Parts: sequence; C-alpha cells; structure tokens
Amino acid sequence: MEHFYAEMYRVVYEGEVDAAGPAAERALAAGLDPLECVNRGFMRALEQVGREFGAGDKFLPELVAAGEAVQRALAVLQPRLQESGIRRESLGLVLLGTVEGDIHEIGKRIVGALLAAAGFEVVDLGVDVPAARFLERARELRPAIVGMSALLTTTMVRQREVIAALRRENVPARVMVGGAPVTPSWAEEIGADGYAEDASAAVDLARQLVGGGKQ
Ligand code: B1M
Repeated sequence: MEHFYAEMYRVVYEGEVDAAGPAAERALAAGLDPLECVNRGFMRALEQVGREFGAGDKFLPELVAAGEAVQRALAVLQPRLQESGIRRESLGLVLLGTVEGDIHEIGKRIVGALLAAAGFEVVDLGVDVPAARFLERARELRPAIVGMSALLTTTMVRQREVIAALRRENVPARVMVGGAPVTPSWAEEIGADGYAEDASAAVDLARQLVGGGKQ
C-alpha cells in the first residue's frame, strides 16, 4: 500500500495536476480508505510544498500546481468521503464558506465532505465569501451551524465580522471556525461557539453544537 501513498505524495509535490485524479482512482480501486488517501497521501505533500513556499524554496506557480493537483484528487475522493452520509437523516444544516479575501478551499472542502458523511446537510458558499453573503444565506436557510474557514492571518479577522453580523441580526445559528492560523483563543475572542483543528474534530464539534452546549 505504501507505494500508493508515495505516488499520491509525488504527484502533488511535483505539481503533476493531470496525474492526481488517476492516482486517487488507482488507490480507491486498490481498496484504500479515501480519508487515509487525503491525510497520508495528498495532504502531507501539500503541507511540505507550503513549508517550502514559506521558506522561499518554492514559488507561487508551484504552490498553485500543488493546490490544483489536490483539488483534482478531491474531485475523485469527495463522493467516496461523503458516501456513508447519503442515506441518513440529516443532523442539521451547516452553512460553510471561506471568508472574504481568502481563496483557500481545500480544507473547507474536506470539512464539508466529512460533515456530509457524518449526516449533516452541507451548503458550501465557496471561497471569498463576504459577511453580507453569509448573513443573507443564513437568514434564508436558517442553518443549525455557520462554519467559517480562514487560511491567512490577514483574513481570519473576517470571521469576527461575520459573527458580529449574525449576532446583530439575531441569527440563532451556532458558529464554528477553523483554518491553519485559527486558534481556540481566537475563536473565544471573536465569540465563536467552537474551534476545530481538523476535519474530524470539526465533525465532533458540529455534533456537540447541535446537541447543545458551548465548547
Ligand atoms: Co496559500 N498560503 N496563499 N495558497 N497556501 C498558505 C496558507 C501559507 C501558510 C503558505 C506559507 O507561506 N507557508 C501562507 C499564509 C501565511 C499567513 O497568512 N500566515 C499562504 C499565502 C501567503 C498565500 C498567498 C498570499 C500567496 C501569494 O499570492 N503570494 C495566496 C493568497 C490567496 C488568497 O487567499 N487571497 C495564496 C494562494 C494559495 C493557492 C491558491 C496557490 C493555494 C490554494 C488552492 C485552493 O485552496 N484552491 C494555496 C495553498 C495550497 C496553500 C497551502 C500550501 C496549503 C493550504 C491547504 O489547502 N492545506 C498553505 C500552507 C499550509 O497550510 N501548510 C498556504 C491543506 C488543508 C487540508 O488544510 O486548509 O489548514 P487546511 O484545513 C484543515 C484545518 O485547518 C481544518 O480542517 C482542515 C482539514 O484538516 N479547517 C477547519 C479548515 N477550515 C476549517 C473550518 C472549520 C473547522 C476546521 O470549521 C468551519
């Protein structure tokens, strides 16, 4: 099995966009678990590319290619990640999005897929979502949870704006936040109901939030 993970790592690290989907398909055909493919294969490579980009050893086109390769892999893996949730009764609606000014979407997609697999109904607003759009959709759809992702230290402040808008308009949804620069203390400071470090923790948190109780 290790050679499948090595191949997933390689296609992302090398930015071989067209090879990523087929690598995911081969791994699934061999019986690998889709979440393991995400965590042990594709994400490890993306994190490494991110580290090297941060250190100045890789450049934007390589970051873009690695991100695009993971997106292609997710296109194959996401339906399989969600499969187990299809037949269950909904645990509640989660309105999900990446905040304004931020176009990182991979983590949010994984969070959405695992929430759906756990039995939540997920409406994904996409990326670069202004506070007004979160508010508009929350008033329209009345979600149990509004979830916000932010990957940049410059955009995480937008989470505060969204929460302020929701509270101001008395939208009763619970709010969860996540993303690489987000911390539990930040979540507390901005008045979120909870923070999750990764997608599995997001599912646990969402279950707790619909069951009641602040984190
Ligand atoms: Co960007 N980027 N990027 N990037 N990028 C980071 C975030 C960075 C840390 C890289 C670095 O310098 N080392 C850095 C941010 C620095 C900072 O602010 N502290 C950075 C930068 C600087 C930038 C640009 C400014 C680069 C430039 O243009 N000069 C630019 C900004 C664009 C913008 O948003 N306006 C930019 C662009 C991009 C790409 C478009 C090329 C691409 C994104 C492609 C896409 O998403 N379609 C990209 C990528 C791929 C990355 C890295 C390498 C990987 C991000 C990722 O997908 N991780 C990233 C480095 C890194 O994070 N190591 C980096 C995998 C994903 C599964 O993890 O998103 O953290 P993550 O999600 C996790 C958890 O955080 C959590 O669960 C997920 C699953 O476990 N989680 C939640 C996430 N959301 C949650 C929500 C929840 C709960 C949990 O509840 C609602």
